[in-house]
Amino acid sequence: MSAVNGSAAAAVPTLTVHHLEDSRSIRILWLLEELELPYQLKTYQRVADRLSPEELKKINPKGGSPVITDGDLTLPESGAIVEYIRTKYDTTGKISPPESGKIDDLYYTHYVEGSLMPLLVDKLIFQMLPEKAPFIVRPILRIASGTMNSKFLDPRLKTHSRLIEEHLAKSGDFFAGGDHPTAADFMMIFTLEIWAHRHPELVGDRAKAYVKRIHSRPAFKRAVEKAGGHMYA
Ligand SMILES: N[C@@H](CCC(=O)N[C@@H](CS)C(=O)NCC(=O)O)C(=O)O
Repeated sequence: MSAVNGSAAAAVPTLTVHHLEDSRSIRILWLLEELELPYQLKTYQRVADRLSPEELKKINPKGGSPVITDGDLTLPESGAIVEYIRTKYDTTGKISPPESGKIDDLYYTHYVEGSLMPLLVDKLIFQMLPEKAPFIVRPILRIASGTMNSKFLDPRLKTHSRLIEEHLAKSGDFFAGGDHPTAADFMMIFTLEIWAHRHPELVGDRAKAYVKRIHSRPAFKRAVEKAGGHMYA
């Protein structure tokens, strides 16, 4: 832990990020780059159907990325990892929200995986369903998928988009306001960037500008470089 405390910069960092290519773990790399914390990085390539390789499942049996190890601790789930790193390592409050943005920070940190991301994952599943099904049932599944998108998912995503646009109009550059990213931003970026990448017609201008703004930050660029690229940036 001495490297983190700044007393022995050459010491091997205890914190390791297990990064699956083009995944949510870009959240953690960006966070660590903003904090300028030393860490080790282990990258993994996706296998068939964009799933995690067996090697990553040895660290996190569910297969999901990100997962970090820190000494004896192994911690998956991006929201939990952001909270853990913030609590343990952000000793100077570099990524703390301003007082006026504390509730927004709390809300957007949890909203993104709890409410928004499931809609985008459902859209992906409905897109894949006909492609993966036996040839004979594909036409009917295409109709069912189209109906789910037009009647259920797209109207909800449009509402989410409108509310995000209204929020960014008030909060400014970051989800909790202020002049620096907070947990809410580390969590929101991945979801907004894949949403803008896959379904730009369902994303508002302020959210698109937000993604560009975050992508232009030196810390985000360093994260992408260390990751060996990021298809959404
Ligand atoms: N809620 C989890 C989701 C983790 C997750 O599903 N990650 C994706 C990458 S973005 C993944 O690992 N997919 C490959 C797999 O599940 O095998 C989090 O926020 O960490």
